[in-house]
Amino acid sequence: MKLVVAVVQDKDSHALSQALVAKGYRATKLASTGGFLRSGNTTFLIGVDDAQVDAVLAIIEETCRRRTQLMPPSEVGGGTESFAPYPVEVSVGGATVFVLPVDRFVHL
Ligand code: 2BA
Repeated sequence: MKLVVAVVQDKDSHALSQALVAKGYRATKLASTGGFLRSGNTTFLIGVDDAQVDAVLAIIEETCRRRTQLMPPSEVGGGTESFAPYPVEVSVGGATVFVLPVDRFVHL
């Protein structure tokens, strides 16, 4: 078994959630915040059999789009050391995905 951890943009989370449920996958959505932009995103936890990982990745790829965000100077990075006196264009998504092995899965 594997745990797919996918960080996606909030704008894509509803479509991804719907697509996963429609195909019979179970998922948990967590509200999360990106460390760089410090804006909201959504983290999905999806527990699947090994053979289902590629299908889940395909669903994520189909539903999550890459977008460009223009960040105001004051929101660039985390502190004054990374301050830039001009807006910075950042390409975000479609998704940042980690696939982790699951030692044990218990559903009580
Ligand atoms: P954020 O940390 O808010 O990053 C948003 C976007 O800013 C990133 O998009 C990337 O294009 C850019 N970025 C991030 N750190 C940067 C840096 N040190 N210098 C220059 N540009 C930087 P994505 O790569 O698509 O990442 C989207 C979100 O996925 C991230 O939001 C974060 O929440 C998560 N993420 C990305 N890589 C991760 C990692 N290695 N571990 C954990 N979470 C990660």
